[in-house]
Amino acid sequence: MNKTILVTGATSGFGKAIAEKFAANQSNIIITGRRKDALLALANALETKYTIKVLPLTFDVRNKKEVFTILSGLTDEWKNIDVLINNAGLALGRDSFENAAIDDWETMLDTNVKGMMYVTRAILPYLIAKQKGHIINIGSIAGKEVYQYGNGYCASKYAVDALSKSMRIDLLHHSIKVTAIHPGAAETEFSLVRFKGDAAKAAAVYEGYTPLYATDIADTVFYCTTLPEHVCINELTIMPTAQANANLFYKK
Ligand code: NDP
Ligand code: 8X3
Repeated sequence: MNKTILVTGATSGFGKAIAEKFAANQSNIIITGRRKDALLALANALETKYTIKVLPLTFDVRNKKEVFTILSGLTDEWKNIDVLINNAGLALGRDSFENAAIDDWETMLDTNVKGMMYVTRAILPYLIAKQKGHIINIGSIAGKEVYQYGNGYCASKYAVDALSKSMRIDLLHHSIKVTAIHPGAAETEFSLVRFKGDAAKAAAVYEGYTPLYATDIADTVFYCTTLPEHVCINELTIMPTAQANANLFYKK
């Protein structure tokens, strides 16, 4: 395949699986995240297993200065990015609007919305120079349907949906593809983060049905990048078979 991919949030979950999927198909990968040890371990593992090149970049997507300094300073070897996958993100809390922690709202909006905007703006000059490229934004079913106690997280993912549409319009004349992928419930570290380390609460989210796995999302992202140059999947929702919408699960 020999593409160059940048995936944010590669220290766990979807991002890690996406990195592995592209590495297995002989792409070189830029991986990012805040946890340096996890990032370096993944870089070593992928380089050894697949004989490809991996560039691990440790930064917080909320840190505007760091995002622009690090990503604007890529060497020629790494500037030729074909696919940017905006995946880094999180939910914090699941509380009624009047009780939700305002700090949690701010962290979600700063990460899922502003972080995605910073990273995209920092990478765009490379894609515009080529008049070619593919941006894949990981949204959520929470960005398509609001559910009870979803408030701040749903708002952040509705913003990802809006920004994906906006990018598609504004970047049309640069021939840049924009795909938004909106998953339903997937078992990753997502719920552990959302419930602030409460493993029992996190595990309960996935009880009684088979959720999506990170590899399902990685396969879907990869598929979207295999289509001919004139074909773009604008958006898709991908759900566990046991989940009909944001609220309705068939649990046994
Ligand atoms: P994980 O918690 O497993 O992974 C989240 C990743 O995002 C980690 O690599 C984490 O890295 C990174 N990240 C979080 N905050 C920051 C930050 N401030 N700066 C840089 N990196 C950050 O969850 P998922 O893999 O499930 O989530 C990936 C994306 O998918 C998110 O956008 C999430 O909202 C979305 N999603 C998840 C669903 C699910 O059910 N799991 C369903 C629909 C969408 P680190 O901590 O090292 O910084
Ligand atoms: C993650 C899926 O339903 O927990 O985005 O919001 S959900």
